[in-house]
This record gives sequence, structure tokens and C-alpha cells, in this order.
Amino acid sequence: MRTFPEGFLWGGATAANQMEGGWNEGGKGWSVSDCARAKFDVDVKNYEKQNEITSKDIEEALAHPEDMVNYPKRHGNDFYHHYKEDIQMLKEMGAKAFRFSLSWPRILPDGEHVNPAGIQFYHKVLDELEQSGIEPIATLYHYDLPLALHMRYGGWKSRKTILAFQIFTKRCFQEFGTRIKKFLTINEPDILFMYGGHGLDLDGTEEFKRNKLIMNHHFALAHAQAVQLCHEMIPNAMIGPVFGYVPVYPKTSNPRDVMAAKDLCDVQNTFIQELFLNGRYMERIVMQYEKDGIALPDIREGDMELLKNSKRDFVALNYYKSDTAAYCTPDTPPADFCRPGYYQVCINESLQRTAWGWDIDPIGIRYMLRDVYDRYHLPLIIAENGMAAYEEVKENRIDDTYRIEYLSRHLIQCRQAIQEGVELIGYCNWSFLDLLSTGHGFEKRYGLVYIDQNNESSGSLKRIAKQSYYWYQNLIRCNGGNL
Ligand code: BGP
Repeated sequence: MRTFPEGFLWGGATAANQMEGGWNEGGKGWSVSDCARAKFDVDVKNYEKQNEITSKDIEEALAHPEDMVNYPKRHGNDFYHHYKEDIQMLKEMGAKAFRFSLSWPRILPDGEHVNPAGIQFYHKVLDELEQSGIEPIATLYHYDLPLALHMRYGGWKSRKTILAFQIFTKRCFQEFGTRIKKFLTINEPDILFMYGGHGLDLDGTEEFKRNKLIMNHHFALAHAQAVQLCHEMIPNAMIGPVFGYVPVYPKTSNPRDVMAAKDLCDVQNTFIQELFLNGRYMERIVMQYEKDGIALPDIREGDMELLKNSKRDFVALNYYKSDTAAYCTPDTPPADFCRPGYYQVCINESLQRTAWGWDIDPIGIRYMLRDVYDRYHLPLIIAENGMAAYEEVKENRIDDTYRIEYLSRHLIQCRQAIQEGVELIGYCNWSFLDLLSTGHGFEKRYGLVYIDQNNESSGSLKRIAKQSYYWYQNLIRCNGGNL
């Protein structure tokens, strides 16, 4: 029976802006994430507001450089000072891979000029990984745009930011190309396209929505250039995009609901995948947006050729949940997760949810793997998968049996996908360590390792392995044979 192949990359995932801290140390420049205010007053389902960073937020953030409480991403979980200890725990767990991101403002504080101390920091991280026999998987863009590029060019709205990203990626390939053999380009362009945030909405959510096709076009070009450059500079490395795939099911077998599910799936998943992987705009969706008054991307000579010709080596996928959609009439009032006349996201009665309302759907991960593999026929890596919970330490233990159950049920489905012919080469749990969630502070914990820290960025920062850490350690030891 086919199972996880030999050399399967069992790993843990993280991202610099949610983890590193050391935000103003070692010559690092400001990142848009350093201006992300904690918003505990915002509804958990309102992704747009949770992650919105406007010009006003930036002004306020710049005026309060000492404030770690309202700007928790400045502190992260302090990996910057704990990386040795953290990588030691990763090694003891038996991890084969570690996904982390290279922070652009740490390497190029103003977006374009190099900071040797930033480069040095990642060399030290790579030294630890190398000594531990752990393969690095590095994301080039995980939400931390240098603030300077915002100020100078308006961020991803401008093509100048693509050029700046090229300078950054070139530098990364030059510096780390002999040490890192797997790169991920842009984290979740599809989720960014759907919900914005993370500094894409400097002038507010509505303005972002009007310009989202333009920004997305720039992300796609930045991705394609990075792929080309990587192949030219490091021929033995692999590079690919990371999608945040959310399968969509119809609420009933009524063809109107089936079509509603397809409409949402196309816009949320397929539209961006087709652009990044096949260099093609789905005309129907562009026409829809045009009808809605959304600005069309400025496609210049050579853009589509670049997108078509950049040959990515694998596809990385983040999976947390599925969505369910039903048809809604044209007179339904417009709302989040609803396009009147097309679809409306609704409750899936057959699934349970996390405390943050995310549907727990292990079969969805197999659905995703098969769908992406069948359409693009490329090796796949799960770059994120995990479960958040409120947790506390009791007698020096964290009994996260729910997480063990969540992870094993998802991994059983991954194994089945392999048996069904999918080429899955790795699985990185999100997250190896407790870190800041994108919009819900520290209390939304995903880690296999607990970190003593709260929403106000206070705590001893002590690391404690949860029960899921030991469970994962066993699993890696027998290459998933105990599932
Ligand atoms: C993905 C992001 C991660 C991570 C995760 C969980 O979309 O790539 O950065 O945070 O989602 O989301 P959240 O932190 O909002 O719970």
C-alpha cells in the first residue's frame, strides 16, 4: 500500500512577521506589520477589518514606536532571540523541514538597500538548521512589506514595488542560494485578493477592492520574476507559489446551489491559480469585476509571456477549512461572503467548527490535493495546516488532544490522497510554535510548542512542548506509519 514516501518532508511552519520580534534591532526597517494594531473589538469573521492597515493607522503607529501592547507583531514570540532554542526543539521533534519567511525589511530596511546584519541573522538561523539536519523552506513574501515602499510608491499598487521585490529576491538567491533549496514566492495571493489587509488597503477597504485586480497583477508578476530568477541563479533549487485553498461545497444538490459553489470557488481559488500557474486570466471573472466597476489590471507588453513562461517546480498549499455556499437572489443585500445573484456562504450542518468559526473538514484537504494535482500535475507540499485553540498550562502540561485529533484526521486524508496517486512531498504543520495570529493576537494558539506570552506581549516567553509535539515526534519517527 502506498504511504508517505521515503524522505517525506515532515515540518513545521512559521512566518517572520508573526514570530520574529526584534522589530527594531539589528538594523531592521519598519514593516507594515509593525503598524498592525491588535483589534480584539472586531468580529472574528470580519477578516477585512481585522487585517486592515490604513494610512491613519500608519501615522499613529509611527508616533508610538515604544508601544508593544497595541502593536503585538513588533514582539512576535521573540524567535529573534530564541532561534537556537527553538531550532533545538525542532530537531528533538525529528523535523525534516522548517518553513519560515525571510523578512524583506530585515534584509533591505528601506526596501532596496541591504542590511548586512539582517543577512547575518538568517545565516545564523541556517547554521542551526544545517547542524540539525533540517531542510529550510523559505517564503519570500509573507505580509511584511517594508513600510518605506508604502511611503515611496504606495506599495503593491505600483509596478515599482515589483522591481524592488526583484532586488530583494536577487539578494536572497545570491546570499542563501547555496543553503536554501526550496523557496516559496508569495504567501496566499488568493486570500490577499479576497480580503486585502496587511497594508494593501492603505486608503481603506473600499479603495482596496477597487484596485485589487491591479495589485494582484503585480503580485503575479513579482512571483513570476522570482521563479525565473531563481532558476537562472540557482538551477538546483525548487520554487513555487503558496495558495490558501478553501474548497467550496454546495449547500444542497439544487443546481442553483451547485453553481453558487462553483462561482465562489472560481473567484476564491481557481482565478488566482490559473493566473499564477498557467499565466491566464479567466475572462468571465475579469468581465464580472469590470461590471462591478473594479479597475482592470494594467497589462503591459511582455506581462502575459512572463506569467506563462515562469515554470514553477511545485505548488505549496495552506489548508484550514472548507466553505459551503448557496444561491442568493439578486435583491439580497450585499454583505461579506455574499455576491447577490450568485452565492452566499452558509453554515455546513455536517461539520464542527473551531472557536473562531472555521469548519473542521479533514476530507477537504484530500479534495484540495486531488483537485490541484489533477489540474496542474505538479508535486505538492502542504505549507500550512493546523488548528487554533485557547489554551493554558495546567501542571506544566498542555493536553491538546483536540489538535492531535485534528492533525491525525487531516494526515489520514493526505495519506489517502497519496494512495490515490497525488505526489505529495511534504507537510508543514501551522504552526510549530505559538505565534501571533494574523488578526487575533496571541490567544489564537496553533503551536505544537506553547509559549508563555499573552495578548499584551507580556509573559516569560518560556517554551513548553504540548502533547501534540510528542505525538508529532512519534509520527515522524515512523514516517506516519502509526496513523
Ligand atoms: C494563513 C496565513 C498564516 C496564518 C494562518 C492562520 O492564511 O498564511 O500567516 O496566520 O492563515 O490564520 P490566523 O492567524 O488568522 O488564524
